[in-house]
Amino acid sequence: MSNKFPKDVLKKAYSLMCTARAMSDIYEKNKEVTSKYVHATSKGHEAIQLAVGLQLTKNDWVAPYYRDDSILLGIGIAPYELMLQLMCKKDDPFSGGRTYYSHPSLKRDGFPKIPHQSSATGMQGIPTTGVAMGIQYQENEGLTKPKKGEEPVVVCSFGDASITEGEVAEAFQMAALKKLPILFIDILFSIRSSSFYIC
Ligand SMILES: Cc1ncc(C[n+]2csc(CCOP(=O)(O)OP(=O)(O)O)c2C)c(N)n1
Ligand SMILES: [Mg+2]
Repeated sequence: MSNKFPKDVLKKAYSLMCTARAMSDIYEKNKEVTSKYVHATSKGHEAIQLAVGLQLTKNDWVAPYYRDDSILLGIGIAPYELMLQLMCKKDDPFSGGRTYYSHPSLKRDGFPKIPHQSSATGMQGIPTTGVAMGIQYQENEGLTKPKKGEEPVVVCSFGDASITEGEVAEAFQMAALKKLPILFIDILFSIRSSSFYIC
């Protein structure tokens, strides 16, 4: 893989970083409206999340958690669509307005697949490790034959506190033991120190 990124990719990443930050600021400025429901945002994590989101393809799976709205922008979800969930609207593409902001689940042509997950921190670890195990099984058994460079990968993102949970340790150990095609991302800031969190 080249370590030089084309300028248009860098420009897109920067533009989406600014979009994500502007959205956080808009939510904060309008807290009387947006604080009707819980939300946190990717403030401070935009770069790492866009580095991930922009590289995912329709072959992949991703489990962003509630602070990963920049990953969602990176895979191609529109700000308007994210705000539909923020405001609990029925056209929200993830859950028809039934779940909090940045609680995604998606099966849309051309996009990475997002398994449904709850608000319980760390719960995405075991199901996504299971997806990676399924991908490896299919490839080993010759049930799927992805082209070179198009092999699916699973991305699972956590906050730093959630990775202290036992079930997350179980997921990490199984992924390492079986060399599963999964990338875990651990975001190191607290919702309370670096980002915006309203109940
Ligand atoms: C199993 C579980 N315990 C407690 C909570 C309440 N809770 C919501 S966010 C949060 C903080 C999680 O911290 P971390 O994983 O570091 O993520 P951050 O929001 O800091 O990125 C907690 C304890 C929860 N949602 N699920
Ligand atoms: Mg944290």
